[in-house]
Formats: sequence, structure tokens, C-alpha cells
Amino acid sequence: MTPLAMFRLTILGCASLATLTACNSATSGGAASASSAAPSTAAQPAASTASAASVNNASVDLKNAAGQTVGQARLVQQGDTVVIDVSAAGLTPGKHGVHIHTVGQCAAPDFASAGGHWNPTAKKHGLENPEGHHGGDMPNMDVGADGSGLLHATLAGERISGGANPVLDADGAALVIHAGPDDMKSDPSGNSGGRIACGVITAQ
Ligand SMILES: [Cu+2]
Repeated sequence: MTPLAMFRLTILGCASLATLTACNSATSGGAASASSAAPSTAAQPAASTASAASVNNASVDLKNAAGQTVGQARLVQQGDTVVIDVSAAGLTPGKHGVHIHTVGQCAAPDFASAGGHWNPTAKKHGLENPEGHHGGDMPNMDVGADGSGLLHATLAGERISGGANPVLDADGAALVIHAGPDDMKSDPSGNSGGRIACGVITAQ
């Protein structure tokens, strides 16, 4: 079985609750239901709901704590799967945890403003967690000796926009790269250390 197939199987096989504050899912879930309830006010134009539901591409400009661009990412909706490609440079060699976080705000230097992991279905963290995983959990990014790395990931059953639990809900979302490797099972964040880069996921 290919690693990609394993990843997809893992995605299909998990369930439970995440309650720790570092990975608080309440914001994401609440915001998602608020936005999916869409025209909650008469002032909300139908056109904005329609366009929000049709976002199939998004991009991310990843910046470090000093505000320097260290990478980019692209999200593409392909059927029921969100395909994510991340490229980064200027990082320390080794494995780095990468996740979607629940708020589209990246305030340096600690990027705490991005909130916990995007976890719309209240599961636990980690692709190898039997009670997981979060909607935005991905494999580690391997960064080489030259400080550059690439990550290709697929989020099966997720949507960039539209549906019950879109990535781009009312408070948006961010992509975060961590200082260390994600162990793929420790709730809430895989023991992946501090947040070294962050970028707001922006609809294209
Ligand atoms: Cu993270």
C-alpha cells in the first residue's frame, strides 16, 4: 500500500473528542455552523453565500516570526478531497509538523492567534491516533540540509468552502509549520513544538 493510500485509510478510520485548549475545536465548529447557516441576516446577500461555496482554490503565504516569507502553499478542491502542496525554505533540517489551524490570523512572533488545530468534527490529534484525527492533520514535512522542504497532503472528505465544515469558515483558517516533528498521535498537537511559520489560507 502506498503512503498516500495509508493516509486516506487513516482519514476514514477515526473518531472522538478533543477538548484541550491548545487544540480547541469549539471555535472552528461553532464558526462553521454559523457560516453554513449562511443567510442568518436579511442583509447577507445571497451572492456572497454562492461565491463562498464555490471556492475551489486557496493559497497561503507562509511567514516566519520575523515576518519573512519562508514558503507558500496551495489548496485545491478535487471532488471530496482537499489537495495541499506546501513548499518552504529557510527552515531547520529535519521533520516539521504542519497543520491547518482554526483561525485565519497569523500574529508574530508566536502565531498563537491562529488558535488550535482545525478540528471541525471534534476528534483527537494525529493521523495515527485511533481516536483521531483532526481535519487538518497532515504528514510531517521533510526539510533537507539546504533548509527547503515540500509537502503533498490530501484531506479526504474535507472542503475548502461550502458544506457543513469548510476550512474557510467565518473566522478563516491558517496553515502552521512547527519547530519539530509531529509524532502523529499526541493530542492535541503531536508534540511538534513551537510555531515557526504561519500563513492565512486565502481564497483564490
Ligand atoms: Cu499545528
